[in-house]
Amino acid sequence: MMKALEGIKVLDFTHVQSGPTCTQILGWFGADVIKVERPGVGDATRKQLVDKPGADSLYFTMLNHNKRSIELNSKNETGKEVLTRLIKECDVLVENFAPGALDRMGFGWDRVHEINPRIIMASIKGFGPGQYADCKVYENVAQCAGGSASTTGFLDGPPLVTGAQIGDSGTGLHLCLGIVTALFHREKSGLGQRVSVAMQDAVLNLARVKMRDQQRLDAGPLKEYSQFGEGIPFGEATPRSGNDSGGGQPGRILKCKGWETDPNAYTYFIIQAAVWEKVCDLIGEPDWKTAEGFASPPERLDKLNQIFERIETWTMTKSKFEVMDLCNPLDIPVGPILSMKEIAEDNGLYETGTLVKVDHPERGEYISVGCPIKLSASPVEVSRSPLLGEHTLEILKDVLHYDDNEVENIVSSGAVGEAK
Ligand code: CAO
Repeated sequence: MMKALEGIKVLDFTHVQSGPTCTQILGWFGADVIKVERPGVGDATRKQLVDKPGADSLYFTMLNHNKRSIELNSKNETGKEVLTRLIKECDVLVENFAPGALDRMGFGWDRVHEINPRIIMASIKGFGPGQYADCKVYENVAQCAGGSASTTGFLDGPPLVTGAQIGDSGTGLHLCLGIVTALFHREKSGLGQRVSVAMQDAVLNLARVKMRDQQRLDAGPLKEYSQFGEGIPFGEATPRSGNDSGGGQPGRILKCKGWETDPNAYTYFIIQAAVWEKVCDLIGEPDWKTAEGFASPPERLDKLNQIFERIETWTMTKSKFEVMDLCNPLDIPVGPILSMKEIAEDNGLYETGTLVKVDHPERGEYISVGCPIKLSASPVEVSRSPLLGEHTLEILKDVLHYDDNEVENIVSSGAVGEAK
C-alpha cells in the first residue's frame, strides 16, 4: 500500500523536541526523512536523561522514529557543498535552530529558495517577529508566554505548566500541518514557500478558550467557573479554574475508592444538564431532580461544591473503572484518571498502534508512542530511530549520487565525521 507522503524527501535539520516531533509524523506518513546531525555530537537529546549508559536515550529514540541520520558539519566548506546538494534534492527543509543560526550558517531563506525554488522551508522559533524574536525558547517558556500557565492551576496557587508538551510537540504538530498544506499548494502553484510557527502562537492557539473567557469577562463574571459559585470576585484577567471544564459544563475531579494510597484513584465527572436527572438517581438524591435551587443549571451554580461533594461520597465507594462502567450506559460523561503505568499496560492501545514496542540495537525493546493519526490507506509502521550517522554513506551515494571518489574526498575533508 502506498504511503501518503511517499516520494517526499525531508531535510530534517531539527533537534530537541519541537522540530523532531514534526518530522517524525512526516516519516510515519512515508516521507524519507534525512536527519542532519553535527558529526560526533548529534541531536543533544541523544545523551539527555540517559537511562541506559552508552545507548541513545528514550528522549531521542521516542522522537526520531522513521528517519535516517547523516552526520554533516554544515560549517565546513565541503559540508556546505553537501548541504547545498541536499537542499536541491529535498522537497522540505525543517529546522528549529535558535533565531539567526541558519543565516549564520549561510543558509537563510533567500539562499535556500535560490538553491531550490520548489523547496518548502519550515521553521519553529520561540516567538514571532517582535521584541522577543531573538530569544531561545524551551517548552515551559512557551507555556508561560502562550497563556497556558496563567490559566492552569488552582485559584489560590501559583501558575502551573502542564505535563503535556503543548509548547514543543504542540508546535511540531502545527508546523506539520503547515508543511503538508504548503505541499498541497505546491501541487497547484509549483512553488515552494516558507512555513513558520512560533511556540508562543501554537500554545495560544491551544489556549484559545481562555482568550474567549478574557473577552467574556467584560460582560460580567464567568458563571460556569467554580469561583462564581463560591462568591469570589473576578479580577481583570482570565483566572485559573482548577479542574473546571472549559466548555461551560460543570465538571470536577473526584476521589474514587483507594484514593488514600493511589495518587490516581480519581475520576473526572461532568454534570451537564442533559444527564442531571440520571446523576441524581445514581447517587441517591432523586429529590434534587425537582428541588428548588437544584432543578435547573443556573440554580445549581452556587451549589456546585455541595453537589460535587455529594457525588464524591458516591464515587469514593467505587473504583474509577466502576464509575466509568456505571456512568457510561447512562451517557454521564466521566473519565478515569489513568496513570502512565496503566496506559503502558493497555493492550487495546497496542492493537491500534497508538502504543508500539520497538527493538533497538543499543537499548533492546522499549515502548514508544506510535502515530495518533490513523489514515486508512497509509498505515504506519514505526521503525526505530537511527544511530548517529548510521546512514551517512548511504545518503551520500543513493540520495546525493556522489561517486566513490567524491565520497572519499568528502570523508577525508572531515565534513561527515567518521562515516559509517
Ligand atoms: N554542523 C555545524 N553546526 C551546527 C550543526 C551542524 N550539523 N547543527 C547545529 N549547528 C550549530 C548551529 O549553527 C549553532 O551555531 P551558532 O550558534 O554558531 O550559530 C549551534 O549549533 C547551536 O544551535 P542552537 O543555538 O540552535 O542550539 P542551542 O542548544 O544553543 O539552543 C534551542 C537550543 C532549542 C533553545 C534553540 O535551538 C531554539 O531556541 N530553537 C527554536 C525554538 C525551539 O525549537 N525550542 C524547542 C526546544 S525543545 O524544548
